[in-house]
Amino acid sequence: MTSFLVLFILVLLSIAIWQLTKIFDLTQIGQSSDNTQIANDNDNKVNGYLMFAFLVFIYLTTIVCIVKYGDLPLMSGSASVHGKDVDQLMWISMILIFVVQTITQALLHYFAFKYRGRKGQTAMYFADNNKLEFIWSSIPAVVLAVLIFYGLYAWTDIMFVDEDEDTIVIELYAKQFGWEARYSGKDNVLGKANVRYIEGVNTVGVDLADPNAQDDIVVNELHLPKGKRVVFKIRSQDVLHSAYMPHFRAQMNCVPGMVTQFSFIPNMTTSEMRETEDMITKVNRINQIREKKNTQLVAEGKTPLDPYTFDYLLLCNKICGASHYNMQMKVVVDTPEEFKTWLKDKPTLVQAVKDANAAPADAEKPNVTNDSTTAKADTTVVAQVEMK
Ligand SMILES: [Cu+2]
Repeated sequence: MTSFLVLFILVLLSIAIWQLTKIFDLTQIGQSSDNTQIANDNDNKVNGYLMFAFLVFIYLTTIVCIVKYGDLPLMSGSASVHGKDVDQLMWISMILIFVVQTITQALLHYFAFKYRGRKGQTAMYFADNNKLEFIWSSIPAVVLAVLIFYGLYAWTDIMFVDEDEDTIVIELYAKQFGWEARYSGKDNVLGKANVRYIEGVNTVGVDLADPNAQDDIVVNELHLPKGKRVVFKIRSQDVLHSAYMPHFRAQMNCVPGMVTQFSFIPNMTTSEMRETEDMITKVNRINQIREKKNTQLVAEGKTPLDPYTFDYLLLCNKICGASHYNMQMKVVVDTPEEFKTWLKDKPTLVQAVKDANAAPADAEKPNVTNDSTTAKADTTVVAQVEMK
């Protein structure tokens, strides 16, 4: 401890001495003729040209990126009806940002060069110029207003659900770290749910006594019928998550304690999307990379990677914990007929709970009750007995 204190004092002392020499240096400014601390005309000239060099650097980087990576299909065509509007909004914003930044960066660096410091040169000063201020305030105001109103219009359009429209209601249930989907069944109404009802196979906490819950079906793979509006009711069990389905241009927060909503109409089945030119290029590119990697893996005696096939995904887009990166669920868009067949033989949650309860011997069966207070009291008693 003493040696640490001595070391600490020594470090503090050396910092103090260093600072003192700096102060001494500053007091010497102006006293000698060859002082290198003050920028002279030559330094300003070098910095002026460096500003130009930086401008060339950022423009060249942009051009190289566009030429080299511009054809990479980062995200191919959207798979939902409203997706086109989102993409259009995105394109307009990106083009606008690109044009404005190209012009303003050029001006910024050019003026930094043109008005670099020179001996004897003083800056022109004027208090205000109404015309100039009007121009630089009104142009961004008008452009931003157009963008914002267009965005608001698109958003209201996307979020609007016609009450008379033929829809299918599906619940997305988020928890650390996975997803579950609950189909509302024939009545198209989801049964009530609450975390207090979570028990055994009833992992999403459905109130099994609710008449609307009798035909609810819980699954781990999301299937959607093409061409029909799907209304997602989104819940979270623990923390903030975000239901993100990039191919459908859909995202909505999952907030514990409330139900959020998003809806869209899928307009491309999984197999149709797999056959698009962009997707074929993308999949081929990924598989080429995997093949290269596989030769290396095989050489190291490890298991090679499987070839990649495209699937839609539901991802979590809020950093919600350690395994957030892996919080995903496969989404399959079927034709309406395929969808019907897929859903037909899925057991309802009520049935699944019954089956699970029938499995153990009757005597060991826990007292299933929907009254959470009694359930809690029961466990307390058990705990007290165990303590004795
Ligand atoms: Cu998450």
